[in-house]
Amino acid sequence: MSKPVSDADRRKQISVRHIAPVENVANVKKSFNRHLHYTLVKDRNVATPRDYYFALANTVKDHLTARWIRTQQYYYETDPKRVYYLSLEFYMGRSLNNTMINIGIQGACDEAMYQMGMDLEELEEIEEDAGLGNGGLGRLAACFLDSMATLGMAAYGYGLRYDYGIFTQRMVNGEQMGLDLEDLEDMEDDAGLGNGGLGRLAACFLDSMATMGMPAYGYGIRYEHGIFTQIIDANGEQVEVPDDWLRYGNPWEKARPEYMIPINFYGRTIEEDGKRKWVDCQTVLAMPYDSPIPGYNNNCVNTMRLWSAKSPNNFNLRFFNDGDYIQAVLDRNLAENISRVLYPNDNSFGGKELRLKQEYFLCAATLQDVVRRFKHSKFGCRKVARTDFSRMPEKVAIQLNDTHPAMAIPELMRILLDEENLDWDTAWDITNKCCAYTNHTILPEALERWPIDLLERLLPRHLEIIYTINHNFMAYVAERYNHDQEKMRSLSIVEEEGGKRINMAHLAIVGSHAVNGVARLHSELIKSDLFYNFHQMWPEKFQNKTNGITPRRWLLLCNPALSDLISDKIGEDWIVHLEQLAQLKQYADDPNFQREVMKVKSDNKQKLAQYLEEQTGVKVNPASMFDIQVKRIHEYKRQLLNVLHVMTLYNRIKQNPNAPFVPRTVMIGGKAAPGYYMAKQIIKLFNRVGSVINNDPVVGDKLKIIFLENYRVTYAEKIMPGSDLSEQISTAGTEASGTGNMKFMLNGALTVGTLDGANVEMAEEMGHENIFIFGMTVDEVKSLKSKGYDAKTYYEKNPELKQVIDQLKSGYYSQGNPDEFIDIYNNLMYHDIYLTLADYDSSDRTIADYGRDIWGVEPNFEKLPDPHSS
Ligand code: T68
Repeated sequence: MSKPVSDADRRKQISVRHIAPVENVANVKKSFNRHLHYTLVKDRNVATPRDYYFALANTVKDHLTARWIRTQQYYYETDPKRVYYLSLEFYMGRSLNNTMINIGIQGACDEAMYQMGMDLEELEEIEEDAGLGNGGLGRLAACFLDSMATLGMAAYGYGLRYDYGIFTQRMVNGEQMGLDLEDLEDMEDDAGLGNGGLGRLAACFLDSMATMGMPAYGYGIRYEHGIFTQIIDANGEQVEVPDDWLRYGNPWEKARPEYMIPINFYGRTIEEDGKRKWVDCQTVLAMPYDSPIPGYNNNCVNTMRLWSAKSPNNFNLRFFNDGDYIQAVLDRNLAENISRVLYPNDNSFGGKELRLKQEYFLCAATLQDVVRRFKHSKFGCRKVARTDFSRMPEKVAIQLNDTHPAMAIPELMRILLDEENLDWDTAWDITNKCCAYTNHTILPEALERWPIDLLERLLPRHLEIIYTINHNFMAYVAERYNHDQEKMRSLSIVEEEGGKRINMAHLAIVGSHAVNGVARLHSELIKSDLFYNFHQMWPEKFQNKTNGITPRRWLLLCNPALSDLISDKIGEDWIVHLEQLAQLKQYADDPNFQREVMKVKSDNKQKLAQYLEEQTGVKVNPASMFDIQVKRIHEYKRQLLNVLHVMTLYNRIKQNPNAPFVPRTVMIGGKAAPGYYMAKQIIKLFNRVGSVINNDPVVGDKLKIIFLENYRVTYAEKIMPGSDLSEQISTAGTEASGTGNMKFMLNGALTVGTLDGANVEMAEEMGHENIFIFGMTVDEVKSLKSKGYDAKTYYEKNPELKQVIDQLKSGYYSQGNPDEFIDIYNNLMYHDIYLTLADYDSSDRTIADYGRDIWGVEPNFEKLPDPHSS
């Protein structure tokens, strides 16, 4: 552990509010020592920093436990309506700091660790992120858990306990693998690739490695058998590493094997005594793991229950001979694979059988739990089970986080029909009143449409139920619309075109009493486009719930200096009543306050710059503008537009090196889905552009390009406080809401963005004069598309755009190899459904606006003399 900071420095960091009572500090120290010895079985001679982290985590958890039990007892006694948030993803990040803050023991822990010669921040860094999510959708679920606990709702998060969360993203290159240029050139000869392209490529890797000084990882063995793959991989490209987050154990969870629940798959349906029965199934057990979700400063602690697949003891067992026995035990893995790994695709539907198993596994386990809790929780009475299911909608709200858990609808029907013996209409009424569906995307490739034959094999009883739901629904539509065949086709849950499929969004809409989008614009698009016919039929079902983020994690936790400054001015109410921030308006013109805010930002940038240098080796000028785009890599998010802009800035510097230029550090971070070729090309291009620009002496300090490797919740907490400019530049109509946009804004960054998702409402809230809006509106996008978008016209019209596109094509950023980015080029010029070039001009206009309104710099379009002319 590094040396603790000096006393004087610490006093500067600690504000009066956080000073802990002495007895609390003494308690923390006592509890910490007890856990170190009795839980971890270590003493100070052999304990590692990780042991100290675990001792502290256990200490903090002890403070939670009584509140957790009491909260659950309180719910049992008062029998409030329960909210069940069903999600295939909970992107939680770390828990230690958040827990300390929410239960108000951060000061005591900080002081206790200090007195024992440790640094709390360093211990916090040891915790693995709980990365059980891809991006916005999963993080939204995590923010919502925090908010529901803070608002004192009797809420439960239900999800899957993946053994492996979202993969760790690494950028690999030759030097890191311990190879040198000669080795690579030898390989080139062996392969007979004598044109030198490969060798030049290798030289480029070495060059960029040296420049970027990336930390070394032991990848040599993995690539032992595929040396050419290795060379191609060694190209500033993403490599995925499994996220073994549970390796050292998870101190926050409590396994509850005694509440294991059987889940059935496969089999067939029969008729028995006039009832449908599902028989001959294969059973997998769902083991619950509970984690506490503390509210902020309200003693409320809710539960997130994640299911893990466990093989039953009789799984596959045939007792005839030893060979079968051994094989049967080995095959237990197969059943347990259900919760092995998070599917790493965001905004795309893969259609894999294992994914459908995961979705159903979550729904089935959760609904058994929900129904059990409904039956046994009855006010004033602990024994008699509640039997009147018609009251279930008064006690149970089930929120479906996109369609991923939409099998909850047929599963609840199956329980009510087949197990609780309700009639169809009663069961349907209950299901409909309990369930609600949130849509997170209108991208067609992300909408779940499961093939019938797969459902028929895996969940035959559910397919029957879905057919009946659709049959009844079609009868309703037929009657209402006079048997209009086109209406019926467009509304049907069962799709016929291109192989029979179940449209899960249609199922979710029909089975829910409420459907919502996640920002006003998005909710409007759902009504006018994606679910137009449903909205015509049931306008009252459709709502908007604009996304939000928890201010605890995204300001109080990640930006303590700004939080203190705000609290000094307006008190601490903003932490649970964020609208209180409006009170800061009275200080907007106060020069002292302005100076203090700028000082916090500049300190945060300094800290981020130091972290970046440690991580990437690139020296960042903390006085430069930190221009940041962090989010999953996706064509619709248009990281490419950002890259084209960077290339343009570079050309401008080259053309006029002495012109005044506001120094900028452009950062892009985000993971590409492992199978998403174009997203991976975009990462590679950005890195290549970076290695050219960062190494050009003409550029110097004016422009630096950094790829932020392995962007995740924890990284976001470091980035947001140090950001100046937030890039939110998706094609209008494609980003449902965005939530990163809000995190940047809350930390005082300015936004450059399109009128898409929640940007629209943010612009209204802050006033258009405080945000840099550019680009086409949704209506302009639509009309351009219907007219026919031709990238070439933009290319030819704008000389700066033409220049960067030509450079992309000519190999300017790929050591003269024109093939390298040809797919990006072709995409931009001939197949770009996200209309990148159409908004390029506008982003230029934004920069001109910056120059004029903020920096006092005019654009210079004059052509400078040719370097070879005298
Ligand atoms: C995001 N969706 C939206 N999907 O893109 C974003 N998809 O605009 C919005 O702010 C956010 O949801 C929260 O509402 C996603 O993140 C996924 O991650 C995803 C995962 C699996 C399958 C499909």
